[in-house]
Amino acid sequence: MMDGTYAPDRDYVIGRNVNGREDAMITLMAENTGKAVISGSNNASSSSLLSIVGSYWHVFGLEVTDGIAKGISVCGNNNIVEMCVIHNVGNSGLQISRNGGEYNDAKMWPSNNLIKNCDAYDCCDTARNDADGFAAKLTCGEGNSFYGCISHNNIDDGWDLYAKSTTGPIGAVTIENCVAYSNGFLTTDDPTDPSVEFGEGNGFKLGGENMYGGHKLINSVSFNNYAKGITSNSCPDCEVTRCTAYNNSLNGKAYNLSLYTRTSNKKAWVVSGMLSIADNGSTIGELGASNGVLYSLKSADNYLFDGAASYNNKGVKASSAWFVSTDVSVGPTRNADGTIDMHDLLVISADAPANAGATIITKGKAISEQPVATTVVNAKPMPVEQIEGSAGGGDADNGGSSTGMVVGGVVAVAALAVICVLAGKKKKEQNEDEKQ
Ligand SMILES: [Ca+2]
Ligand SMILES: [Ca+2]
Repeated sequence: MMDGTYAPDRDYVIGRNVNGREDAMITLMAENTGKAVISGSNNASSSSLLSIVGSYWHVFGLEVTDGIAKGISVCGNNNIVEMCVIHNVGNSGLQISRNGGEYNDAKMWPSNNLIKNCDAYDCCDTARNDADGFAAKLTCGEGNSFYGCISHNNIDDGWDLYAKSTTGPIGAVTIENCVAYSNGFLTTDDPTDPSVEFGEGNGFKLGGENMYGGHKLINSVSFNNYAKGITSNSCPDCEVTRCTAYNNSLNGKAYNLSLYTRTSNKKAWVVSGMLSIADNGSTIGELGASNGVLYSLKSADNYLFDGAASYNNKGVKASSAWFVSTDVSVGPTRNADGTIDMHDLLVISADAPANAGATIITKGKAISEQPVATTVVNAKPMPVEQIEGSAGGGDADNGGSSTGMVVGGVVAVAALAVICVLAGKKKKEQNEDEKQ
């Protein structure tokens, strides 16, 4: 997509029958990362400004904003959404769930999607209790993951992996190298103002309705959230590995780390390398009896907060001096290569032991590289309407740009241009859900 703002009057939908392949993903990318903006400002009936119902798409570098509902919905399989920024939408920023228009069959739930180096902020629904930054919830399948994402100042949760007993457990989700902060209020709210209508405000919410999930939270940081920093939210078997939680519970009633489930569930949480520190006077001790954290989780490399201080099982006391900076007014930003710059905030100092807390990765797989739009195998560059196939199947224009975009399975003309390369022969998937 060439630089500019695209504000159509309906949602963009990549249909279920528009698929790349594992060795030939379809790329939809901004000409310049962050300069192609999808805006819902002309869209009065949006459910999601961009829905990816197809599979093997790589969406890169888009900004999505100003919608009345969700920003991006991922409903297909094996997609990558990378370097996208979603903000100021009226429900969750990016959600992985089944396509709302299809019947509820767990076999159809989206699987194996990767959300990498994306940001979500200021997502807020009118009731101020539903819009999460990132959500993989309700009806999502196996193998979905988030890497290098930042979620902050969303009115509900930073991440939400809620499952409902009526629809059954969701697949295991992995969240790695991610940061959740200041959720439960918006960037325009003053959290010290008692008149603010706060949302739920958890950083990482890892379950729902006592359903097993096996979700993994790895090497991630949670701070300054209104409610809990990291919560099982009744999931009995989430795993929390090398994570840092600092000064959550702005509401004075919550924990940095909260693990609980119903009594009849087997408690199978796995926690290692947990560094939980609070010195804000409002975070409740997670070792208290009321929240269900098991004392057995205390170990040599888990530093848990007891309401006054944090210790491991050897009696070693953790301290905020273990962080290079605790100035939460300086939030993380994103480097040009897609990695996260913590500006020393909650970065583990040399004085700290090496066995606990997160160190945000900024090398190797943490880096994003803009896809190359010139690798074409067995096909010419194709505008999106030809990929959809509704343009009569003629030879694709080699110009590499078009004036159309897939909208609800048909082509709507809009004042936009799309750079889109289908590397390899297009493969259509017959799907009975597509039949009327
Ligand atoms: Ca909520
Ligand atoms: Ca939520």
